Amino acid sequence: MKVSVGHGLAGAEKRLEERGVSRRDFMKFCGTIAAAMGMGPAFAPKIAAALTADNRPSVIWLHNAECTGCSESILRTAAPYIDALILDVISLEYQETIMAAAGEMAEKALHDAMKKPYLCVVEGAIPMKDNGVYGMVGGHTMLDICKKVVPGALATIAYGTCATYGGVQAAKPNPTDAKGIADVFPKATIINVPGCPPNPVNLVGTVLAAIETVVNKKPLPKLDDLKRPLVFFGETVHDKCERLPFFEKDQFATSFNSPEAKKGYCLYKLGCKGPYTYNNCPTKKFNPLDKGVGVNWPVQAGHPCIGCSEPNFWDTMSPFYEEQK
Ligand code: FSX
Ligand code: SF4
Ligand code: F3S
Repeated sequence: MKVSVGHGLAGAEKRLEERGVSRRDFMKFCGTIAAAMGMGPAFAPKIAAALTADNRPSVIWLHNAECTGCSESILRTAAPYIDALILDVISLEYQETIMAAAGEMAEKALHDAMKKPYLCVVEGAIPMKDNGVYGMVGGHTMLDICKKVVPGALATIAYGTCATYGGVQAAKPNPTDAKGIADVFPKATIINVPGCPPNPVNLVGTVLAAIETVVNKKPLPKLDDLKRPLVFFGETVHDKCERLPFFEKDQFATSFNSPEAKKGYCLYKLGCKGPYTYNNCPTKKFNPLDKGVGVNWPVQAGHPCIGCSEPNFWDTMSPFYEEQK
């Protein structure tokens, strides 16, 4: 698949226009990313320039063992320009789920994409048991495909908790010995963007930061000890939760749909793992609309945080509807 044609900002704007995305929308989106990265609106044009620079690296997007919810979180977003941006502006050369090419053509697309500098985005865990035979794409193990692509990437962005830490595949008893990318490739440059699914804004911000290292020679974003960009994962869900004042007054909802839950009482006793979970859900929310902030997030909707951006959360944060012991 070759979706990136035309040059620079003007070329990108033309392609976006063809998809029904106006220049205004694109700039607004760049403003959203600027805000998510803790920068002011003045940075929006710089982001637009980096995303559309002629020397930006291309992106190869691989799929391993996962539910594809991470791609869905991008493709089904309420802001259609997010998928347009990913598909048309970022030079996405190869994406196993949505590319039109199949069979030998797909293999050629991957081979061609690797001839120039590229970033890699990986979704899903790598099944390691028995030389990786429990995860195959086109007759090749996921392990072999990743071995071919990840070591040569300028940087690899592991997108989703499966790619970062193994996710549901790696939950006990982990029958395929599924592992996150950084565990399989300890020497590669890996940035983890976890969440099940993750927030697409965190992905685009991270891809942008990686593009900027090439285009503007900026350093890669600062990461925590789990390789997550601090700008997105520097605080716990609890730190910024709108129910925090209730937590601090010991006001807890004790059943779903109770008057207390509706009044905004804290969901800790219903199993909320927000205090143990690093992510920006309360401030960025999901499905960004015009002002760049999403419409909702789990705790606002009345559901406890299940800790989906933490390693091994299926094992360590469950039972999900019980208070953490
Ligand atoms: Fe995992 Fe993503 Fe959860 Fe699903 O690619 S993080 S199961 S939303 O699809 O990997
Ligand atoms: Fe913290 Fe969860 Fe209560 Fe929010 S609902 S204050 S994240 S424990
Ligand atoms: Fe996941 Fe908790 Fe956010 S479950 S989506 S980290 S609120």
